[in-house]
Amino acid sequence: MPHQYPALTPEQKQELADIARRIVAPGKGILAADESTGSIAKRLSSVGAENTEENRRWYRQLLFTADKRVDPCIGGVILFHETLYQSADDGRPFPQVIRGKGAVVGIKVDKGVVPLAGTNGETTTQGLDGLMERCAQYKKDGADFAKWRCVLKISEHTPSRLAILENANVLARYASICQQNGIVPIVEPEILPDGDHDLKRCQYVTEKVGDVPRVSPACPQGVPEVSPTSPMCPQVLAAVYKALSDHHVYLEGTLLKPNMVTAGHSCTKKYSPEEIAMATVTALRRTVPPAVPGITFLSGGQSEEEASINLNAINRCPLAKPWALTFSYGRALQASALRAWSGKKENTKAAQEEYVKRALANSLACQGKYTPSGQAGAAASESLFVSNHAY
Ligand code: 5MM
Repeated sequence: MPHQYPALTPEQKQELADIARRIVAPGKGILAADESTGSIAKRLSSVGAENTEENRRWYRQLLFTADKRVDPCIGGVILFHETLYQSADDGRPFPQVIRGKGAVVGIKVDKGVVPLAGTNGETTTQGLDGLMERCAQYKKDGADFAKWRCVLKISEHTPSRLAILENANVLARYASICQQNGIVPIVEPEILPDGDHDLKRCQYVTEKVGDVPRVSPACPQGVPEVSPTSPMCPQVLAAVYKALSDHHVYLEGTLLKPNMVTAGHSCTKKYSPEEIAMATVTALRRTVPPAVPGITFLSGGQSEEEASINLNAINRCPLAKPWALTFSYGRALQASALRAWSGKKENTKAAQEEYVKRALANSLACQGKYTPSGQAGAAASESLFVSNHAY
């Protein structure tokens, strides 16, 4: 039964659902090219390029104008504010270039990660002030979806109950504001891969716990335990979907951008793509409603090849999967292209070839049809892990 105070009209819902479905149409995923000025500075300096506005424009142009082989692979492109208002050499604004290739234009609307006082180095994400007005303007300027990234960390005592609940709530407020402005929110609660935890621990933190006992065996008097390993502590995706429900977010008009369930970067035990796929799909099946049209994974420091192979394994996982399972990669789509470009205009074609390779690989992977060819690019098997990727 519809709730008493509907937030969206049937027409608004239809528009949101249509946008979301176009982004994750079969064979398509997202190019995350929304590095903030500080993040792109690190990427550019890693290949010896200066962080000037023209270099940023040139590099993004190179990605957005790659030849038509990428068109069936890319359903959406996420931009940073500056990029939304830049143009290609031929004078066409970037949103027009992107739409011309059949992709939906997205915009990063969060204003970055900030410390959450009273926690052990945990964070929340800011940017709600003025978000209504910014979304209205971005919609007029051609953006049909948005992204907001929250960051959670796994350690012995984190993520804390406070961090899980705060980040879930801020994601839900953001999602609700986007939808009121005709913008599909991508909800990104990233659990960082830092740490030596195993696959099971990452799955536990990611998913919800089935039965929540009223009394913990460790606390027979009924004193609630709220350590992160306690069944009384909400887990990340469970908390996110509770908050989205509380805020009346229309799930058909949203996309989820989670981490894959992997062991921590310093875990000594190595897991196969099939094990990662099983843990990931199991966690998602326990938490993400089938009304959500698509799950667009972040690459989280995996190498380009790992990110494609794991996405392929996820799509081949022998469990029912009611959502599109695809990519929204930043580093894992761009690393070889960035390396090939290295800040030199004469390398543009070579860089575009590298980007096309990754787009084609991930397009196959999101359909469970990827077989590594051994023809991968310069950075394809290099780890793209950045410690504490919170910025
Ligand atoms: C492309 O990077 C995005 C913006 O990062 P900052 O706000 O930190 O500058 C980032 O949110 C990205 O979309 C996600 O981290 C996924 O990217 P990866 O590289 O993990 O696929």
